[in-house]
Amino acid sequence: MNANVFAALRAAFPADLDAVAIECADGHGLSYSWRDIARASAMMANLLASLDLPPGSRVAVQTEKSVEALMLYLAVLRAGYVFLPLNTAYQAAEIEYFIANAEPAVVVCAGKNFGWVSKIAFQAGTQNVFTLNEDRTGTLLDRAAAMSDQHQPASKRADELAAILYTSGTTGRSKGAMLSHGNLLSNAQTLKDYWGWRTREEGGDVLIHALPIFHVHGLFVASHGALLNGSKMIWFSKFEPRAVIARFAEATVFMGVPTLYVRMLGEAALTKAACKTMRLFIAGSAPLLLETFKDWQSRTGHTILERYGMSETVMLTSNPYRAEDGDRLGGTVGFALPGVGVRVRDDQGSDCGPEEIGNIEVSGPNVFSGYWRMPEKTKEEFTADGWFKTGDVGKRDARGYYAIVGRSKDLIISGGYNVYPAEIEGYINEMAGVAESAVIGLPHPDFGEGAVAVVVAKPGAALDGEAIIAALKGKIANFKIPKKVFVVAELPRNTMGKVLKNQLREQHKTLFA
Ligand code: MCA
Ligand code: AMP
Repeated sequence: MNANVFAALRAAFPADLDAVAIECADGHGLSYSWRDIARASAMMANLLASLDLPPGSRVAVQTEKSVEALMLYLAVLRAGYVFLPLNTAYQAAEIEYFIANAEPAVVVCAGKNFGWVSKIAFQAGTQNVFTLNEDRTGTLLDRAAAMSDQHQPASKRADELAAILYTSGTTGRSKGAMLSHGNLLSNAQTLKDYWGWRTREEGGDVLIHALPIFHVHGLFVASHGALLNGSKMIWFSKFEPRAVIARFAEATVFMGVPTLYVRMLGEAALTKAACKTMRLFIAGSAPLLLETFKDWQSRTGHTILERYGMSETVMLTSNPYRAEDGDRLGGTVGFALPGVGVRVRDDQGSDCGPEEIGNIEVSGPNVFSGYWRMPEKTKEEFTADGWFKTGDVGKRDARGYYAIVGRSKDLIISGGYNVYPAEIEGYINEMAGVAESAVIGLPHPDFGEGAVAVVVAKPGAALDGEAIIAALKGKIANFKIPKKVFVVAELPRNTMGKVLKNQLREQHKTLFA
């Protein structure tokens, strides 16, 4: 049997291929039928096939969110190559690293970035660089337009690579998590059932898609969810709280990181009436504050379903959808998904009892096979008996609900994006006059956590926090840039010389309050 994710999604398209599959909320009423998706992905897949790429070739994509960008993702799967999505915020140094590490055969970028991206790509040996713009122009579509709209999806085994997602992981530089067709499809099928996606006979579902499509949440959980159910999507290329609320009346499912919920709660238009056709609100990628969970309940009458996952594993746990399976509990991430193994262990590797806090380890058909070209790192991140160490710290209660209480990895999650302190400290430490720095995450009302840097000057050097921020702009993705930089005489350390980040976090905890 063909385990190609695209083949499974294609099989779920409704019989009426002229029905609307994706309606753009911000594209002057533009809509795409299921036939459009089938044809355009075939044309792009034929374009890729015409390039004579070696098997397993990576196709790296850094473009603004568009339906064509989603079709490109589908085309890469369809043609049997490996999709490598890149955050649009990444700057030259970041892109250089990903391209050098992944050695993609094809790079697709925004036309406005072609100059610098193509230079990096060609230097790294990439032979094909195409452009794709938000307004449906660019060389990718120009070239694909000449291709046949018929294409037989490549035959793939479940263990063959479908995508590489770069993630900061627990330590070191960004690592490419290798996800197979089986990882993605098994998870999508589990979620289809667990979240009760409604068949057409049951009235169908309509998903509001307002997340970026270069991460697990928007690309896999949201898009696969709708496509595997043959459900229409209302497509926002950028999240706008008021505009999203205005479309709830035509939709049934919404997925977002906590920041999206916080921002919608700030809108007077968010009422029970506005949400009356909605069936399900799902949150994840970062901890959802109990306050947000409760406010949403009282304002809309809906209980948010919080779930937990990672780039390396897709979705791991979920609060129940069906009332008979239990309540959706705020402050928890619910139960292990069917078929997914989740355990909590202490530092010695013994199982923790109910309510005991420990390290979360996971296994299952959704768990990735390893990091791209990093066998040693991969080995470190798995236990001897093959469970993946998430780097999250949590507990399980007697009923089986998991709660994430912290992270053993030094990671900040800001508005659903990962900020890896060691990376930012590296950039700051190489600036003139800097002796050392510590980057920490502080509670932030909008982003959940906001990054802040605490910097020590070299003897005799005068440093200015604002100048450090200005120097980082344009160098690294904007969401990674500390919102504030403190210049101090020294960093607090323990007797072993380790910087006491907890102490810094405590000292500055009300900065964004
Ligand atoms: C934007 N800014 C941010 C962030 N986003 N700062 C910190 N954290 C952020 N997340 C800053 C920019 O640097 C800029 O600063 C200013 O805010 C405005 O930028 P803009 O792009 O206009 O912001 P926005 O459009 O309001 O974006 C906020 C957002 C976005 C909509 C919340 O961050 C977002 O879409 N987040 C979702 C991320 C996501 O999908 N994560 C899923 C990962 P300045 O003006 O100073 O330059 S998948 C995952 O984690 C796992 C596996 C899972 O479980 O799902
Ligand atoms: P990423 O590296 O982008 O895949 O982010 C994965 C990390 O996001 C996990 O290891 C968790 O730390 C965090 N995460 C995802 N969902 C949740 C959630 N519902 N609650 C708390 N943390 C979460």
